[in-house]
Amino acid sequence: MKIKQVFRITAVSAAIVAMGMATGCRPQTSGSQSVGDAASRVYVAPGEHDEFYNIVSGGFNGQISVVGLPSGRVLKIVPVFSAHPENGYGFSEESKPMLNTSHGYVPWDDLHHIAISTTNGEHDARWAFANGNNTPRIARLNLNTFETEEIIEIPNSAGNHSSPFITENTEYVIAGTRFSVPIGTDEDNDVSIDTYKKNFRGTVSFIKVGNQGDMSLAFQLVTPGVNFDLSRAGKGKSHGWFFFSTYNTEQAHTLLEVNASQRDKDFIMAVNWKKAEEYIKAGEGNLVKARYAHNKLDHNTHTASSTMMEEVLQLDPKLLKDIIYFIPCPKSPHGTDVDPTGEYIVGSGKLAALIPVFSFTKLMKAIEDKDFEGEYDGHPIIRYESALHGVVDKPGLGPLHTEFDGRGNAYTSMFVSSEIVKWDIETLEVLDRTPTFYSIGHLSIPGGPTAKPHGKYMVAYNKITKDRYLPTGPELAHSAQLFDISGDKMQLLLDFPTIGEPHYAEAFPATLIKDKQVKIYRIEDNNHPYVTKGAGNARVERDGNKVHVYMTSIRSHFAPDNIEGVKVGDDVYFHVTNLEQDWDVPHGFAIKGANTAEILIMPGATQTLKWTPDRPGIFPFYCTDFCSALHQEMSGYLRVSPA
Ligand code: CUK
Ligand code: CUA
Repeated sequence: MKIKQVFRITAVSAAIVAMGMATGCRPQTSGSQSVGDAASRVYVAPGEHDEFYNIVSGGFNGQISVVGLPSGRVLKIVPVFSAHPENGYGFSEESKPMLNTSHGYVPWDDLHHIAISTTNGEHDARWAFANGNNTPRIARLNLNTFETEEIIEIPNSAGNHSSPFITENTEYVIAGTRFSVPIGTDEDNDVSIDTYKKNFRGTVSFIKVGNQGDMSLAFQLVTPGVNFDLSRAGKGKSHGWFFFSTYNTEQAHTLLEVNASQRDKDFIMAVNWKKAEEYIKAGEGNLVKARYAHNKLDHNTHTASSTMMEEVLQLDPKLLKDIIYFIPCPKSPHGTDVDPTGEYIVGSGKLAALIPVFSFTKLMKAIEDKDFEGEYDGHPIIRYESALHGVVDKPGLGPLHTEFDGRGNAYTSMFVSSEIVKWDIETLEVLDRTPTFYSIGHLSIPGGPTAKPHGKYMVAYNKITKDRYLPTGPELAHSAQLFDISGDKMQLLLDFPTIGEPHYAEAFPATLIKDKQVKIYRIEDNNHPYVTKGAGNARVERDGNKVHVYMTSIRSHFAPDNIEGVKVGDDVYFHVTNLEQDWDVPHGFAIKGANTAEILIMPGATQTLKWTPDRPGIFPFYCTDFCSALHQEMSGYLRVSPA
């Protein structure tokens, strides 16, 4: 096993970080660094199942992929913020409202982070939450159906990066804005950019999660105009608090790579959310105008609806002095992570050559003693040394994200020096380091951000791939790497390509959900307004220039399969009900010339494809999913006559 050289540079500048991306503080050829019996340790025999589900963000594809560990096999792609021709998400009439926003239909976003629901700080894996950065949104997926069930837009936010991070019992999903922006109505927002310091503010949104997972935007805090990067909730003893990494505390609005890196230290912002919640309950909120979409999937109809909301509750800013504290943290921290006990808060300054670790106990004492070193925009700054547990000295370059194994160890990704560093949370001593190929972003240990990690495997999600796979032109699949972390030394077992650009991922034991999977939707429960229960009820109904086709599909025919009487310019709605009541028997539906995708209809469900024929003629339609020996016969004809 080759160990690559670790660069020992203490004075790190933005230029070095940029260089790390472009040319690489990394070896030019990698070869294989895996241990000898790696193959047998990741081998999941045919017919056997993986031990963990890994829910992986897709970055700029706006999707989530579901990967089995340790095999690295992709099990499913779930569309979240991006339309998905494979199953008609964002194309079918039922799913289009899911992608509605205050800007209209937005069928794309940039999905960075995953949060799996927890109870008492441990994964319960009922839901997965995900963020859309670009048009700020939070989505919730049901992990028994692997469907996106709900999306809520976040007003007064831009670049929704610091989300979705959840509190210990999934009371709230939290969303912090990356870009400070003017707050208020569209008219209020038309201000000169160089009034940044006066007019631009950060926001932190608290999305309440109900017992059935239903989300609602409970309240917002308006903060100084910094940029939030990542955040974590406290747990155990620090339950009730939230920690956000911030950068650009200079509040620059131009040339951020220089101007936002001036200060020696930025901050971790500590938020006492329990207190904020108390104030809100006591009526200390102000309702302000805000326009945002709230989209939900109805279970009985499998139809999404979108509601445009008009107001948001903001906590009176005068009360924030008891709620928000700033802890100095070197230098442009990217990640903030809380250890399984809730005592240690790790700040990873991507331009720093050390990792500061803060103690929650000391932080509370400093607040009690008013051990402050000044104010930031009216909020107390805690004295750095008073909150500090200690630092991991010279761990490597470009620390980003930290996860935990539940045995007192932390693992930090090092973007610039392209490695993972394992260290002891108490003693802060570096215990092991291993190269990653190349330039790691996030890393994920099953249960790693929770109170109960399963410290057996760790996956690195790398930004650069280069020579790891057969070359495929200018763009290569991003590369994930699986390590065994059960022993003293991290051992590389497997490389596997990923879908899109993974940022964060979470993994949990398969036993949590694998026996709870929904296999069919019961046809008798289908309350879709255009359901057709039985081929005998299949029919075509005209309503003005709208033509509703009540269609059924069952192996291996559609009813009706010959349709006449449609005219050029009609809006034709194919409402296809899949009558199957067997697991894993979807049918597809597509028709020649339709400028939409196919629809893929799950057993017992109804989906609608809308089509406006532009010319007369005969148009074949067919099933797109190979469903039986007579799948090829599963087709029909539609005749279009001149208007
Ligand atoms: S970010 Cu991508 S590597 Cu958006 Cu969590 Cu750190
Ligand atoms: Cu139904 Cu192929």
